[in-house]
Amino acid sequence: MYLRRRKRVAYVTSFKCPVIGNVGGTADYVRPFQETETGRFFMEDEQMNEKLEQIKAEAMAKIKAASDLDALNDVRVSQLGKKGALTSILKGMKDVSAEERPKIGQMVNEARAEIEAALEAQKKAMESKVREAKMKSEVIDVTLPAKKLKVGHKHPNMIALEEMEDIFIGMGYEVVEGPEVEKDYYNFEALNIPADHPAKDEQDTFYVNGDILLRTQTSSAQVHEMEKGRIPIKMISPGRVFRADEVDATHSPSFHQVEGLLIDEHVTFADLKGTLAEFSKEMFGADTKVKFRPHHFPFTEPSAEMDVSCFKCGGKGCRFCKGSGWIEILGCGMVHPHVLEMSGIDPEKYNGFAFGIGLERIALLKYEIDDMRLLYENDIRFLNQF
Ligand code: 2NL
Repeated sequence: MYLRRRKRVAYVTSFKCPVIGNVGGTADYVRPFQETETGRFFMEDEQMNEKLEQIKAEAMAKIKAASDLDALNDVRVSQLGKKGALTSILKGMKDVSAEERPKIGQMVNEARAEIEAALEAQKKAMESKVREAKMKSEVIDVTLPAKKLKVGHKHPNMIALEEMEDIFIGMGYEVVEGPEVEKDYYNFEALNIPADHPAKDEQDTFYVNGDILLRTQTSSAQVHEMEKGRIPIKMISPGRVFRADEVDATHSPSFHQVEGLLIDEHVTFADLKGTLAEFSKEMFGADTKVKFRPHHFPFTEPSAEMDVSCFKCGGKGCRFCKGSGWIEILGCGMVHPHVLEMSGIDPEKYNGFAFGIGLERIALLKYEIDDMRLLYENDIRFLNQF
């Protein structure tokens, strides 16, 4: 607006010498000046100065009033942008005489610099305020207790199994697992249970087809080891086995077994008794006694069942051992020569013993659980007790 007014008086282009009086082509404009210590200042400079002060004051007020960074940016655009008051002064510079242009340019630049500095200072202040607020709102209390992770619990079967494994590993045995889906041959035939054997009725299992079934004992894993022909063999094979049984407090169609096998030269029944007596002491307590009763298994000869003295009453007789003082734990025997032969081991040179333990039975006894079904429900309130 200021420049337009100057334009209207149209003196500038012909203005040469700043003296009082008519100068240049127009007669209606007199350019007054003021003598100061630093030089001559024309009233135009004064007016320009005033105008710039006014622009600055307006800009400062707007900067102060800006409520946030966006508003502050709007102020920057409106004050220093293409449509801003300062820019329009600069645009009008072409109408200013060459002599005055540097001075006015400098004044405008100074004003611009002041506004820019104020904008920058305000921006910094706002940013630090925003940062402070953010930091306050995001404060983390490192002293708060951590969220508790819900961790599961080891199954009593697993606790008992690991204990048994540790005992046998301590005696030099290897832990070897085999497939749960097995050929009829490895599950029955190779263990001296031919097709017409009555034991096959007892152990009726789940068949995948006529030849493939879910194993009824982990002995099949041991037959695979015997076939490899690396003797001596000292192994236990834990794992899931299957029987076509109805569920009740003592039966399940799927349970777990730990079988043991030792094959070497000159193995005796005394070795079997000593090994299992030592295992029982470690598993059920140092005072545990063992008792062997003759039995029959197709795959061992002779065969026996082993009882341990009741670890509740020490053998006196209680509710736990049904008054007998003994608890039946496992089946065992000397490996049948025919079983060795079928797997390619010379029964004249080698012999051995084997045993089979029901894992659930051990877990039920050890933890005094009276219903096997509790072991399969996996209720965390039950499992957490062991
Ligand atoms: C039981 C009886 C037994 C075996 C398992 C076995 C394995 C091979 C050869 C000979 Cl490869 N025997 N195993 C021997 C005697 C008894 O288990 O009532 N288990 C729960």
